[in-house]
Amino acid sequence: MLKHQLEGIYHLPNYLSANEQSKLLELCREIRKESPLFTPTMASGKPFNYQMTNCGLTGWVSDRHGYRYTKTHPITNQPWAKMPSYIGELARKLVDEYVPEYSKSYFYKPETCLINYYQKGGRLGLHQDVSEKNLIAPIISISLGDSALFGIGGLKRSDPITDLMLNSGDILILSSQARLAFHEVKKIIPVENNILWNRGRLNLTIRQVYSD
Ligand code: MD3
Ligand code: FE
Repeated sequence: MLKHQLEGIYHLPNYLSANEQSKLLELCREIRKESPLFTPTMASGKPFNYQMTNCGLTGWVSDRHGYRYTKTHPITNQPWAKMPSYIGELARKLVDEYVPEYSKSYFYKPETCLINYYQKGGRLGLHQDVSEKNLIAPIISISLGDSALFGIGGLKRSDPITDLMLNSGDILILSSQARLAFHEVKKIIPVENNILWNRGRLNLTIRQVYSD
């Protein structure tokens, strides 16, 4: 059980069966045929240390113009691949089960799934997720493949960080106060029997970006 200064974090280790993980991996392979992985850059032009894509009606991107949600893929200029109903339904089930107080007041809409792909040496520096108009809806994270040493802090950049290992099949739910916590991917830790064909780690985050 994860102890943390913020409420609303639920870590479900090994929640997904091997079959469910394979199914999600197959869906990611379909998505990247239509919406290929690319390396985002910061506004400065510096590339991030991972690749990404999205599915759904909107998707998060970062480039010279900064962070934002767009309706099209920045390389193909085509709409993002459709969100598979399997992914949307899994996210809704998790919100209903683990964040019932949210489901009582709002209808959770899984509008986008951001897919991050980390190879050996991949990382993501300390940040808050605030590009979404809706900062109340929970975020669901799914980890597949290699493990990640993940750090989660508080609402201030300088707050202490709690380390957490995210392994293949783990779910992390960020709701309530934790939705705005600073967090980072410190290190990718290779595993022996990686379900990904070419190793590395996939992280899927399902988000509701808009409020209605
Ligand atoms: C904590 N991704 O895409 S997922 C991101 O492993 C991102 O790829 C990481 O941070 C990854 O923005 C972490 C877990 C996660 C996602 C969203 C959060 C943790 C979060 C939002 C608020 C607090
Ligand atoms: Fe994040």
